[in-house]
Amino acid sequence: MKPTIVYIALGANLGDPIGTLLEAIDDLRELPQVSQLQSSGFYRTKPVDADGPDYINAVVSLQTTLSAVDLFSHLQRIELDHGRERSERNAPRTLDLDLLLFGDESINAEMLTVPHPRMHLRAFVLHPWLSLHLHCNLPKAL
Ligand code: J1A
Repeated sequence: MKPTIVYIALGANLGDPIGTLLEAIDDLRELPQVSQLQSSGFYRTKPVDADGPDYINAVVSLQTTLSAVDLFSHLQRIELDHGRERSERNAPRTLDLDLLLFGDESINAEMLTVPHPRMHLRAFVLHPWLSLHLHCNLPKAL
């Protein structure tokens, strides 16, 4: 089966957010049927529509032969492994994983909307995402 190119946004603003993102990226890299993971750098950002500590944000790309639903259930498990508390909207939390794109699929399920409906509104998503592609396209001479 041909692998699908996937983009995932990561965010954390509690505890040790850099450590949490590093562990989450390792978890993603070690998933079955996942290859070619590449991460943007980590960006320290002010919380949007909320108070609390700064976030650390990043975007990763990967290739997978998993279905979107199976990949998403892994994302939810990884979030829970990192102790996310499902409390009020935009409350501080230890790890957010947002599925931005799953190839060119459109998904409108109760638990999952892809493309992510708010991805184009968030600089903390767009900036790391752009940087991922700038890195890939640097000419060899630089
Ligand atoms: C629900 N969902 O959304 S949390 C989940 N489509 O239970 C899912 N494509 O079932 C559902 N990916 O980082 C539907 N979840 C989904 N997100 C999809 C994931 N300020 C999907 N600076 C609710 N940085 C779910 N973050 C969706 N301010 C929302 C977490 C995961 C992001 C809050 C800065 C940040 C936030 C606020 C911030 C930041 C929540 N972000």
